[in-house]
Amino acid sequence: MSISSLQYKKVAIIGFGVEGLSSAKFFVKHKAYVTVFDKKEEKDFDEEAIKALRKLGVKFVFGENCLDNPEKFDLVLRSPGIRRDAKELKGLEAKGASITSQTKIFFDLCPGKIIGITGTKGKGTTSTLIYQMLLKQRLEVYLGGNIGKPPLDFLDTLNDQSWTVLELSSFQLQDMTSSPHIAIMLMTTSEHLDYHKDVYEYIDAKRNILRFQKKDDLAIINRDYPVSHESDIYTNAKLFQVSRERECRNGCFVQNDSIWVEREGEKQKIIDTKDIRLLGKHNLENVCAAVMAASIVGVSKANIAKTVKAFKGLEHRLQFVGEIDKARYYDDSFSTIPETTIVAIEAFNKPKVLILGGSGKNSDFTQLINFINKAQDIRGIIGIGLEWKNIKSKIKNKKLRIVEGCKDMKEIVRAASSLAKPGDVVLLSPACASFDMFKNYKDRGEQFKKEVNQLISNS
Ligand code: UMA
Repeated sequence: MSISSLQYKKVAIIGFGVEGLSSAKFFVKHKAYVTVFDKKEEKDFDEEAIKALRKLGVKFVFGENCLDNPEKFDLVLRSPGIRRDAKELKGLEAKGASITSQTKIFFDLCPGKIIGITGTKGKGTTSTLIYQMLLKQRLEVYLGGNIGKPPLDFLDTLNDQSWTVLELSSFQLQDMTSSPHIAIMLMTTSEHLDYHKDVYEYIDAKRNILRFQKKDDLAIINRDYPVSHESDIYTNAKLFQVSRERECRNGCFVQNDSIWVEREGEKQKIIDTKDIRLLGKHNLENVCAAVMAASIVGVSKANIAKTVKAFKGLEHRLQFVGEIDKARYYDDSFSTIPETTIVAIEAFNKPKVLILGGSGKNSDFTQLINFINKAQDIRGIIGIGLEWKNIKSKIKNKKLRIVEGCKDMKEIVRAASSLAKPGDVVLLSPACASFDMFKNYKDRGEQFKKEVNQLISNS
């Protein structure tokens, strides 16, 4: 496929979210005939965006039945939130359309090299770190994908020297037929079981990041998790490993409180862990993956170390918010699975008040509940959301003080502050999605920060 071949193609874009908007702009710019379909109603969208696209000739079909009887298209772009086997796509396919996605189109047309990052958690942090390391080395680099920036937004500015760092979700990877030049598979456990049929389907989608790599490609996998570690057989690329637990030949690892890279038998210290500002041991794995990737690309040790030292982390990921009556408040709203909540609890050796619960993702809470039942330093839990009832029924730790029934974030933060004592940590790390009480994890985190700051200004 070439950019010029898009001209006069009849293109359907399914889903008018962040990716759909970007795809519509890209295809209309390249003179394709574009129709956008979305199951929501027109009034749910930004009027100006629709008006501007209509002026350029884009057609829109809205509503629950928008795809009941579509015409024939050459290309159909699926948004990530729509499964590849959705019945609407089958109907379009039966009429002769080729089903693709923004991610697939980007891989087909990108003239430069792609560094792709996937994993259950850590993708955004690792992608951003790699991007900043390559920037520091003054390479021409772009950051996009699941992090919130669709890569067709910048495809036209790329050349064969450009690097693109792409955060890739299982939703985006599920139908890929090509893989990045450098593929990174971070900690992979299970997630999104409300979207994927089962954990095998989720893992299978993730492994597409490795599956189509060639011999001159490079793969970096996390050695510490069975699913990631055992994914090495899915790639033909040269393999590098990262680990928090053990030394790796051809890899990056934590040893004696420092981060080391070993390549072709040569071992080099990169940075002491005390100089890393990111909290939580999982972030050491993310740092190792980023260091490994940047070092393969040729970023100097000095630029890698400077970038890691300066990096404070992304929003809503174990982010310090403020202090009230000598208790420190942290926003870890991005923690939507039990594993990341365990890591967040472990990141502090202080008594904690935990804000836990939300909407369900079919997660298995056994490990987190065992952890909470044995914990000596959790002072109390503010239980929230639909999933709380299920979690609470298995909590046996009688030392814990439990508060439940809070209606909104104001009540949640007030309840947490009444349990917290000087020196404690108040941790919003819900282990669940947020959709029953908030728009999304960002909204939950923003509301938390707002309420904490409100209490600070009142105190
Ligand atoms: N829609 C339909 N029919 C359907 C389903 C959805 O018409 O059957 C419409 C919805 O009405 C809506 C639009 O599709 O208007 C939404 O599309 P989408 O859900 O694919 O979301 P986008 O806004 O395009 O954002 C997507 C990613 N969303 C998802 O994967 C769900 C964003 O990741 C990503 O940042 C963005 O593309 C840019 O690449 C979000 C996410 O939650 C942040 N990702 C998951 C995660 O990180 O865990 C995977």
